[in-house]
Amino acid sequence: MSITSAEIASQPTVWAQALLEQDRSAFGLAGERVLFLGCGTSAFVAESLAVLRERAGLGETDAAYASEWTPGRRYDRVVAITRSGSTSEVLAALALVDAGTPTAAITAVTHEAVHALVDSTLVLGFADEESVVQTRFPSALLILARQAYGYDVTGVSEAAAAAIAEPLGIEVADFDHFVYLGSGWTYGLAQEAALKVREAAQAWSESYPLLDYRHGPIAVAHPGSLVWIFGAVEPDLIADIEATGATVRSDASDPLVQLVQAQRLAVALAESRGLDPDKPRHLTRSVIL
Ligand code: F1P
Repeated sequence: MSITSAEIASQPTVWAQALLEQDRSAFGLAGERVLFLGCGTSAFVAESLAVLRERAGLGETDAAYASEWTPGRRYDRVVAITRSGSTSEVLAALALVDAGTPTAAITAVTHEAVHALVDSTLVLGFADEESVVQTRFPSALLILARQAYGYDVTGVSEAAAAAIAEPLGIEVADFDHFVYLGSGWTYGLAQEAALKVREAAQAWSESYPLLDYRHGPIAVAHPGSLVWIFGAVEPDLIADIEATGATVRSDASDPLVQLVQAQRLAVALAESRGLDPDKPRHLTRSVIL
């Protein structure tokens, strides 16, 4: 079994540990205006966190790619998400934060580089990963954030364990194009799922906000496309997509359980193409310039 597969399979256990984490300040205190920053996977987690937090009524929340962010709006807290704690763009962005603004980092390891730049670090050591391709660090962070923001996550770990125990049920060799659609906080998951396919399987994947898919991108849907929708949707949208010959996967299971399934798909696709999901091409565990 690949390291990536083993880490994917460990998620229900890791999530149970995550939910025991008591230090929630890195997710922002009620009423604060918060900015989450990250790169790649961590940028998508930042986007999901921002939607979850703002929709829970806990305060204005922005997310930004660390590589694109420049100081402008005033924040009560700036939080960097970085598994490694050493990503160059994240460190560069933190160095630009106004000196009076409280800062935090959420990492999987204690790394001096980020530690030196923030006031506090939440280290989710139990969710650290050997694989370059991130799976359980972002998902553990997301389930913890959902709980911290007052969402009910009862039974999600158990549902993921039950899903992992079953075959994936998708014949990956039937597809040459993978599209992921999400809405609200699941748009970040859709972006993450598409990134898994690119990283692990070097395959053509895309992601869009759910209803934006009909505004152009559907033009390249074809019988080799798998269109994966996070959440259950209107039958007429599904009919529009199926009319292109594409296959739609849409179900009502918890979005994090669906993310686990999407991670499994990326690994299965890599293996079907003779690739090692533990060794993504042109990628390193953390990007340091
Ligand atoms: C982020 C990152 C990911 C990428 C890969 C390597 O690093 O570059 O975006 O998908 O997994 O790590 P980090 O700042 O979260 O350590």
